[in-house]
This record gives sequence, C-alpha cells and structure tokens, in this order.
Amino acid sequence: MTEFTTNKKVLQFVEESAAITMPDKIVWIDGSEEQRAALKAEACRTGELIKLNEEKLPDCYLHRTKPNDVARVEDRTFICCKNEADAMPHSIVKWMDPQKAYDLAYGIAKGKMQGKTMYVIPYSMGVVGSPFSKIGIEVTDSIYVVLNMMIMTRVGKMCLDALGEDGYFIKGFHCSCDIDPENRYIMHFPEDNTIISVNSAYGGNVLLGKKCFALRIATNLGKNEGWMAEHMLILGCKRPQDKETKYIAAAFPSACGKTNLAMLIPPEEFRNKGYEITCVGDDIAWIRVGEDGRMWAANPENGFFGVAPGTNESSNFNALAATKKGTIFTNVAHNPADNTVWWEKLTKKAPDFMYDWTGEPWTPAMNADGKHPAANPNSRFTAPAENCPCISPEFNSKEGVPLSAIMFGGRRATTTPLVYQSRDWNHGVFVGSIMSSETTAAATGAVGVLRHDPMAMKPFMGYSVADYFQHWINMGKKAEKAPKIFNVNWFRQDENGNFMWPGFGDNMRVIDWILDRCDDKVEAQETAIGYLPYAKDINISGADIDAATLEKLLVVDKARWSAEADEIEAYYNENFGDKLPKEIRENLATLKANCSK
Ligand code: OXD
Ligand code: MN
Repeated sequence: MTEFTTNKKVLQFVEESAAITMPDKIVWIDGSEEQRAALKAEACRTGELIKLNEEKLPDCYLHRTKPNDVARVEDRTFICCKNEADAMPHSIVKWMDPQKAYDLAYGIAKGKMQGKTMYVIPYSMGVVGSPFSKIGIEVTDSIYVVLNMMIMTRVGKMCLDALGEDGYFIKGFHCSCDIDPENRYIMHFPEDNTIISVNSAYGGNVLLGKKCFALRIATNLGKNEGWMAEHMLILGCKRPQDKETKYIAAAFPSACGKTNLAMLIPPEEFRNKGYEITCVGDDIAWIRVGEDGRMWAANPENGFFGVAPGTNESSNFNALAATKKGTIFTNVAHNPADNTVWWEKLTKKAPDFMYDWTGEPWTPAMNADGKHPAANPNSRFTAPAENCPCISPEFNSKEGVPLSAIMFGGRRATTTPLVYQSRDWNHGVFVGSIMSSETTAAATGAVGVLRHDPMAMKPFMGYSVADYFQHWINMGKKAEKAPKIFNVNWFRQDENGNFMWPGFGDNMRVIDWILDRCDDKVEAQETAIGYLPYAKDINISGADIDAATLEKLLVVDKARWSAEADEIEAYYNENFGDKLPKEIRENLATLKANCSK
C-alpha cells in the first residue's frame, strides 16, 4: 500500500509488476526536487551518471548505454492485439499474439529486479488537466529512465490525483534485464493500454511516454476517440504582416532536422522585419478538431530528446542553449580537460584528447577516416523545454495551438522539389503517404538507404497503416477549416552530391511562402504533383543560393515522377492491397495521368 494513490488499478499494476520482477524495494516518484537530487546522487555513486562541470554545465550529467543498445530497434518492436488484421499491414513493426507476448516478456523479466529497486513513475503526456492530457504509469529499474522521464514528461503525484479512483492510464513496464539484444522486445498492447520493454536502456526504447505511448498507443487512442497522434514538430511563426502568430506542424523522419526547424532563427533580413519563430514541440504533436473547425495541436512532451551530433551555435543555437543546464547527455564524448561533453560538429576542431562515447581514450587522429567518431551518431541530449530561449508562450496552453499548415518532408537527393502544396486535403494525405527518406542512425540498420516512410510514421504507427490513412481522410472531413498540406525537401543534391538548398535558418524563406499560400496571398504554378512556387516568390535575398539553383530546386521532372509513381504503386500493392483507401488510389491515378500528359 502507498500514500500516493488509492486507485486500485494502479496499485494492482504495481503489485503485479513487482510479483514478476521481485525487486528488493518499490519507490514511488513524487516529482519533488529532493527525491530527484537523491536519485542523481545515487546514480553518480554507482557510475550510471557522471556529473559534469557545475560551472559550465550546471546540473548536467553524462550517461553511457551499452554499445549494443544505442538506437530504437524497429525489428524487435511489436503490436500485440488479438486480431492480426487490426495491426497489419504494417510495413515495419510486427504483430504478436498478446498472450504469447505477455508470456514471453514476463518470462524474460522474471526475478530480474532482485537486488534492485523498482521505481513507479506517474506521469502525464500533455498539460495535466488539459483535454489533450493522458496519464501513464511506468515501472522501471533504471534511475536513468526516471530522471529522463522527469525531463521529458510531467511527473508526480498530481498525475495520480488527476486519475482519481478510477481513471484510465497507460501501463508501462520497463525492465533492463541483461541488455541482451537477442531478448530485447518493445511491445504494445493497444487493447490493454499496456507497453512492455525488456533488455534495453536506450531512450527511444525505454522512455515509454515517448514513441511507445505518445505515438504507437496514442495512434490507437486517436483512432478510437477521433484525434491524431503524429511524429511532428509544432512551430509558431510571427510575421510583421500577420495579426497573429501562425502555427505549423511538420513531419520528418527521425534525425532529419525536426529539432532544428522547430527552433529556427530567421535570417537577419527577416529578423529585422520582425519575423520570429517559437517552438511548441520538436517531435510529437497530438491534434484535435476544435469547435471552430480548425485543427488544434499540442506537444505532449515537456523536454527535448534531441540528436547531439551536428548541433552547434549556428545549426541550432536554441537547442544548444537548452542543453546548458539540467540536461542528461547520452553517448556523447567526455572531455576530461574541463569535465564537459563534446560531439561531432559541436566545434570546428575537436579537443585533442577525450573519452569517446564508450568511455575509451580518443584523439582526433583516430577518426581520420570518419569511422570512429567521438560521439555515437545517435547520441542524445535530454533537455527541459523551459530552457529553450525560443519556447512558445503557448507551450503550456491547455487548448493547444491552431494549425494553418501541415508540412511533410524527407531526405531526398533527387526528384522531390524544394516545396509543393497539395491540391486539397485528400491529395495532402496522398502526399504524406508517399513520403520516402534515406535512413538515419536513429534506428538500428543501414544508414542512407531510401525507404518509404508514410507521414514519417513508419516505425510509430500503432495499427494497420491502411486504416491509419483512412483515419487521416476521416479527420479531413471532420475539420471544416483543415490546415493546408505541403511537402518540403531540404536535402536535394546537385550532380556532385552537394546540398543545393542552404537549409537551417534559410528554411524561413519557404515557410514564408507556405504561410502566404495559406492566406491566398501568393499565386502558384499548377504542376503534375501539386502547386509549386514561382521562383520569384521565394525570397532569397541575402541567402547563399543563386537564382539558377533555386529554379532547379523547383523543377518537376515528369519522367522521374512517372517512375516514382510506378514504384509507389508497387509499394502500395505489395503492402496494402485492397485495404488502401480509394481516395489514395484516386490520387495515385491522377499523378500517373498528369505525368503522362
Ligand atoms: C526520436 C526518433 O528520438 O525519432 O525522436 O528516433
Ligand atoms: Mn522522433
């Protein structure tokens, strides 16, 4: 029994978890600073965390995972519902019978917390008391998980109070076990609102509020309750010509610059005119249709679990600033000279001597061939959102923010132009469904391989992808003033493999066109794939790009698109067959017809 709650289902979940894992003791996380300080001290004592330079990085810590446990494991991620057809077709996550899954996972976790403490974390995704908020209870044997959850979510007794005697919650069961990659499982039971994670300690697999709850379980909740859970950043854009801040949600695959876009600093010319970007979220958006017919979005998280390599003063000043206090760094390099951290591209020159992400001595010469970076390519920072200098004043809004536009974008060296607008909502859903992108280090497996990633949700959809497309179509019908849908590609390359678009802050120039389109303030050219800007309407003054290159970025090559359409058709047929919504198939037919004209 505990003084924390009388909710019988919570108590039962905790008791049952303890009966399986047999911890020496159970500690409830109350969200207090005292408890947090004690946990940090204990983790430093055991070596789970290394305390960093208090003057340069106050209240910051370094953590190293096992080398076999540095990314999400998509091929070991399961949706476990009774009827396989409810989860499938799913192009990446697998299905398992729920009873088989419970037996397997609980068998693996049996007795594995002996000699350890089981922590019980009550947390909320979303501002407690808002219509978006959903409560979770995660049990874990890892202090690292507790401390990360305290940054990434809203943790404490208020979550139990919000649940009351009988409210429903998402059960999260995490047991580090032996960090055995052969017995690593990330399992989701949407019918029981349960998540199980065994044999991992890497964030994306164990901070169960994030991908597991806020995306895979939440997509199911959204389908049943009529809202959407998406892998999207949310940004606010203030422009001198607009009366109000406009909001955009944007979906990109992992490690494709969502955090950078969400915290963008506009180019000087724009800043001088009064343009400003504020960040509501960098990874996940929960979206509901408001009474006014607009779509309203909220970020269910409370912190940033960002990719460290590549983050620096110029690529993302705001993210770097957010990591300067109260941050946990995972798998970055340790600079013993001043007890700080380092990762590739943090500074132009690497320090002369460091410990790499595995804790081994490292010098820049060891990485002459680029194969031995000091920081793991998927190393991360977990930083409180409130640290971010450009955090939106609406970050804690209970209603969320109204969306003017939705953007999709992948990493495409060819074919996809800098930006285009869909003809209507259903065409926009089609545009999201055909997203493909080159793979990154955020998941295990080869990097740089082009793969389909519909809505950047391929690894995160909690049910059949075809049903998920249908849900998008239904949501468009429900929202009388649905946002306009766009596709962007910052990653187009020239014949020599150089990026053609400067990206980062200059993406403001594209956002500006997008918002003008939302207000019908600028004409566009109708092409085979949708509406494209006239080059004159993208303001490139002061940018490191010439007019000829911009023209090239706005070309729609019908031959390439025709080949792309054939490939999309084959992908649809192979993966979704008859389950593909007719609206999507119709848009494919239009694309094919347009390309052959
Ligand atoms: C993330 C991811 O950590 O997408 O956000 O992998
Ligand atoms: Mn992500």
